Amino acid sequence: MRVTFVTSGLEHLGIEALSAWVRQAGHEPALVYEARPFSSGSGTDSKLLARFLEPTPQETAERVIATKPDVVAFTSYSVTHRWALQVARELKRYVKTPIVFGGPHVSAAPERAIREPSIDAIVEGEGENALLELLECTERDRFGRTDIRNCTFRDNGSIVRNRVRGLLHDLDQIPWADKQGFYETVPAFEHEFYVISRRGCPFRCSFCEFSTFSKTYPGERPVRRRSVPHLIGELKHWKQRGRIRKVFFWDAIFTLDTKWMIEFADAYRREIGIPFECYTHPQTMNREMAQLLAEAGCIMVRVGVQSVNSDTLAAVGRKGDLDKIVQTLDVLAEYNLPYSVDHIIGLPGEGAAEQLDALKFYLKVKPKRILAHWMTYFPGTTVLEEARSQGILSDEDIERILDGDVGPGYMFGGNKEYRDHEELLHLCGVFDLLPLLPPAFIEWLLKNHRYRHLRGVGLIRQFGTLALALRGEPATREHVRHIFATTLGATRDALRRKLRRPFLRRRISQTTPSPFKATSAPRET
Ligand code: B12
Ligand code: SF4
Repeated sequence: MRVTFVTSGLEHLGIEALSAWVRQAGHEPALVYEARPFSSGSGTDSKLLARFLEPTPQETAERVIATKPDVVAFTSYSVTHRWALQVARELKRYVKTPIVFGGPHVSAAPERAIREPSIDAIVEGEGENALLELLECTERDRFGRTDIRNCTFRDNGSIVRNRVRGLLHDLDQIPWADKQGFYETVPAFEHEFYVISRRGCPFRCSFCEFSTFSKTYPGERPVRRRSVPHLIGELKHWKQRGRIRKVFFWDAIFTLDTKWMIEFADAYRREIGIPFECYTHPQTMNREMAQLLAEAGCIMVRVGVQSVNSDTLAAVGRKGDLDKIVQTLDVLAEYNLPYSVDHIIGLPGEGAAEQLDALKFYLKVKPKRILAHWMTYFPGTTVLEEARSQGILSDEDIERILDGDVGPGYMFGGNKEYRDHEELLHLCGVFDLLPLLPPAFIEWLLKNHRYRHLRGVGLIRQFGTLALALRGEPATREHVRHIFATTLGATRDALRRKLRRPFLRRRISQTTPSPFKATSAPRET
C-alpha cells in the first residue's frame, strides 16, 4: 500500500516514526511536506508573506495526488489543523482515496474532528499499530471496517469511537526515523539533528497534552525509553554523513532515569561526541545528572521553569517550586552548563505582577535565553475544562479552540484575553531583551513602567532571537539557523514554483490529463 503522509511546519518526529514503521511492514510511505514558515506557528509567521509565498491548498493537494496514494495520512497540531482540513477538502473534490487524520489536535476530540466530511478516520493517540491495521484493511479493500482500535469513524450517520489499544512498550521495535523526505526538502534540517530517546512524561501539568494521559491510557506506564544502543546506532548512522553540527534531544524531559543516563553519557561521549541540547525539569535535575550531561557534551539545557511563583506552579499541577528551580540552576552553573529557560506568560491566576517577579528573578540568574511563550489553551488539556468551569473561557471559546483556532499562538499572544493583557504585551518583549542587554538597562526599563513604551513586540521577538544567535552562543545559533534555513528554503522554493507554474501548467495540459480532472464523483460522505 502506498501511504502519503502530509505535514507542515517543522520536522515531524511522529511522521518519521510512522513512516519507518509502515515501511518495515512492507508498505510504501511517501511524504508531502510543506514548510509553510509564515503560517504554521513556528515563530516566523507573517500573513502577507504567507499569502504570496506559500502554496495554496490546491497546489498541495496536487502534490499529494501526484504520489498516487492508496491512503492519505495527515498529522495535525492545533496550529496546523485548519490548513490540513483545507488540503483534505481539495483532495476529496477529486479523488476517493481514504483520508486519515492523527496527531495531538484530533486525538483530543476525535468525535468532533470526524464530523468533517473529508476525513474518513481519526487515529487517537499513539498511531503505529492503528495505521498499520487501517492499511491492511484498505489492502483487502475493506476500508469501511469500523472496529479498529484507536480509530473513530462515521457509520451511517452515527459516530463510532473505538477503544484505544495499549502503548508500544519496546520502542526499539520502531526502526530509526525516516528523515530522508524532510532532509530532501530542507537540507539544513540535517545540521541540527532532531531525535527523541523516550516517549511520555511522568508529570501531569494541567496545560500540557500529558495532563489527560491516565484518562486515555489507564494503568499504562507513561514513560518508555529506547535502549542506549538503539539510540546510539541511529546517531552513528547519520553522523557518518558528516552533516550534523548539533543534536537536539526533544524528549519532554531528558534527565530521567540515572542508570540510563550513565550508560548514555559514556556511549555518547565515545561514539558520537557532537554537542547537544536537551530539556530538563527542575524536579529531575541534581548534581549527578548535571555532571553526566556535562561529561556527555551537552552545550545547552532548556529548563522548564514556566513560573517562579510556587502557588501558581501548584495550581497548574506542576511538580516542584521556586526552591527546586534555584537548586537546578545552581547545579547547572556549577558544571558550567549553559541554560535557557522556558517561561509561560498568562498562566491562570497570573498577571503583570507575577511577570515582573519573574523578570527580576531572571535578572539575577542570567539565563542564556528566555523562551517566553503565551499560555495557549489546547484541546485535551485539563486546564481547558478548568477554564470553562471558572468562566475564563466561554463555551464558544472552547468550540473555537476545538476547531483549531488557537489565535496568534505561543509566540505572539496566546488565545484568550489575559489578566493585564496590555501590560503583558509590553513585558513580553522584556523577556526577549533580558539576555541581550546589560542588566542595568533592564532594571531601568522595569522602573516606573518604562517598558510600556516598548512597541512592536512581535519584531523584538523575531530580531531578539536573531541577535542572540549572532552574539555567538553556539546552541542558539544552530537552532536559529535551522529555523531561518527553513524559511529561506521555503521562500526559494515558492518563488521557483511561482515562476515555473504557468509553463508547467501549459506543459501538463498538453501532455497528460490533469490530476485535477475528477476521475470519479467526489465520495459521498
Ligand atoms: C518534540 C516536540 C516538538 C518538536 C518536534 C515535533 C514533532 N511532533 O516531531 C518541534 C520543535 C518541531 C515542535 C514544534 C511545535 N510544537 Co511541539 N512538541 C513536541 C513534544 C515535546 C514531543 C512530541 C514528540 O516528538 N512525540 C513523539 C512522536 C513520536 O509522537 P507524535 O509526534 O505525537 O506522533 C505520534 C502520535 O501523535 C500519532 N500521530 C501523529 N500524527 C499522526 C498522523 C497519523 C495519520 C496517524 C495515524 C497517527 C499520528 O502517532 C505518532 C507516533 O505514535 C510534544 C509534547 C508532548 N506532550 O507530546 C510537543 C507538542 C506536540 N507540541 C506542541 C506545540 C503547540 C508545538 C508548536 C505549535 C509550538 C510552537 N509554536 O513552537 C510547534 C509546531 C510548529 C510546527 N508547525 O511544526 C503541542 C501540541 C498541542 C496541540 N494541540 O497542537 C504539544 C503537545 C505540547 C503541548 N503544549 O502540550 N514540537
Ligand atoms: S513536565 Fe512538561 S511534558 Fe511533562 S506534563 Fe509538564 S509540561 Fe507536559
